[in-house]
Order: sequence, then structure tokens, then C-alpha cells
Amino acid sequence: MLRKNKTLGEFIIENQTSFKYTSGELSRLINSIRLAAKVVNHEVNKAGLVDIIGAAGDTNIQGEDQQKLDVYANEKFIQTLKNRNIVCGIASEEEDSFISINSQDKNNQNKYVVLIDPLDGSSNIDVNVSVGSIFSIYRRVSPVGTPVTLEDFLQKGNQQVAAGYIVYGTSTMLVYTTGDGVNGFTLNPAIGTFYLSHPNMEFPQDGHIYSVNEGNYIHFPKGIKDYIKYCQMEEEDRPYTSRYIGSLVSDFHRNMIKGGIYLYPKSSKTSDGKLRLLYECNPMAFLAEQAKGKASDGFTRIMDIEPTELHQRVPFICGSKNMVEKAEEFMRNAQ
Ligand code: AHM
Ligand code: MG
Repeated sequence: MLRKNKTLGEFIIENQTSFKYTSGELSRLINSIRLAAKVVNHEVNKAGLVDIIGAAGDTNIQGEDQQKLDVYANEKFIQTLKNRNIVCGIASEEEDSFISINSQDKNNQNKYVVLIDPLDGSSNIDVNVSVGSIFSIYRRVSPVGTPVTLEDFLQKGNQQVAAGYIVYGTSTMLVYTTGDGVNGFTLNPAIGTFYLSHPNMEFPQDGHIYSVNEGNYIHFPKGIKDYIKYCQMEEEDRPYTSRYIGSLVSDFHRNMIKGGIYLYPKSSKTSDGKLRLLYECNPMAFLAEQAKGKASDGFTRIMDIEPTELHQRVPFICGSKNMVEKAEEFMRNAQ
């Protein structure tokens, strides 16, 4: 039984022995992400003040000009992980290529690589709507003490050791899994501590919410169009409710709590959809499955897709198990 009111720090220590590998390295890594999350949260929360501070001729503490928040978040995550010398490599949605961190050093025994989307849903920042950060952790496949390689990052999602997100919403939450269920922690901003607020999070098997950018309807494949019509049909438990924030993390978070499905399909304009397999879909798929939900590209389990490039995009359907299976059925029938 998980006790509530415990802090994330306590939870990490207590659960260290349940990790597959128990050297403590993964715990330290999640601690570093916790720290980066607090720093980014602090900045996101004053987003609306940037112009006001700027107008007063102010700069930040280092005397630098204010930066775009997604660039800032990217730098903070990378800096935090680098400074603590905790990973051997990082790949970020904001960077063209992966970053090696002393991985060629023979004394460097760090085994993990991290993939991040430092600030997802960034088009929502300017309008004070929830955004998030997403992370995904793998063990490197190349030997320790040698430079990290592209293969260390191009692993299937089913090889993930941990994954999670931070949602900067009405409150800030860090939600993550190490393959043993999903737990959510809420930040108490007064003291800067995350508390276990949502132990053992699970998607309801069925739901009544569908989340999709319906403005693109005309460009969607037939199977998706048919499924959307199904959601809107007058039946016993339908029509479903449509909710689309346009921040994957927030849409996922709501659907996990209330029951729902998120869809970003391919379209006649974007042949592989929009979302990135490595930075967005795989970590959300790992969380979804750990929370008894499901994630698919319409035909294939997301975590079984073989990645071929760092910034690869895939169609993404994710959420309550029965809803995702229904959408897959429509995709198959439209073949
Ligand atoms: P981003 O990584 O550039 O922020 O894009 C990802 C975001 C998701 O969070 C969101 O679900 C989707 O893009 C929204 O896209 P659209 O505006 O096309 O509906
Ligand atoms: Mg993104």
C-alpha cells in the first residue's frame, strides 16, 4: 500500500530496490530531472511577466536577455543532467543531434541516456495554457567508456527503463514510471517539494472523451474519419465529449484521470503525423501501458516500432484501452 503525503525524494529512495538495476544511478537521474522540473516550472510560471520585466529594462540574474521558454527549458534540462554527471548522452527535440557527455572517458561508468522534449505544447505558452516536459530513459547499448552512438538512442520504446512528464497546469505535477506502475507527484510551490498525490494512476478501460485536432478532419485517413463519426454518434453512451488542449501532456493527463483517447493521425498533409516517436510517443506509450491504457499508430504497438532516425514522426493514438482498440478496428476496416 502506497502511503500518501510522502515526498518524491522519499519515494525514490524507498523504491530504489524495486528497479530492475539497483546501483542507485537511476534514482540519482530521476532526482536530477526533479530538480530541472522545478527550475523550468519557476520560469514557466512567470511567462506572462517576461514583457513587463523586459519593459523595466531588467535582465535575468546572469545579466542575460530573456530567452524563449522552450530554448530555456532545453538548456536547463541539459545543464542539470550535465552538471551532475549522471548520464552519458542526451537527445532533445530541440537539438539537431545527440549530445555525448564524457562518454568516451574510460572512468565514466554512466549507463543511461535520456531523451527529452523540454517544453511540449509550446504554442500554448503565450496564452497561459498548460504545457509540459517529457522524458524517456534507456540503458546504453554500446559499452561504457566508449563514445555513445546513435544506436544508444534509436532503441525501441519497449526497452525504456523509465519515462515521465511534468505538467505545468493549475498545479505542477511530475508523473513517471520505472516499469512498476505510474505515480504522480504534485509540487507544493511554497516549499518547492513534490508530494505523492496520485499513487498508482490508471486509465479507466473506457472513457467518454476524444481529443483530436478536428480542424484537420478533411485530411485524415478514412479509418480516423469513421472513428470520429462513431464518437459523435447518438448511442447509449455517446456522443462522447470533445476536449483538445493542444498540449499532448495535458490532454494525456486529463484522459488518464477521466478516461479518454488522444489522436494525432497522419493526414494528407503530414504523411507520418506530427508527434516525435522518441521524445513524445514512446514515453507517453510506456506511461499509458503502465497505467493499463494503450498506444498505437493505428495498427502497431508504438513501443514495438523500430526507430530509424532521431526526429522520426509517427501517427499516435493513445488512451483508454477499449477506446484505442475501437479506433484500431476502424483503421483495419478502412484498409
Ligand atoms: P511541439 O513539440 O512543437 O510543442 O508540438 C507538439 C504538440 C503536442 O503537444 C500537441 O498535442 C500537438 O502538438 C498539437 O498540434 P496541433 O496544433 O497541430 O493540433
Ligand atoms: Mg513536442
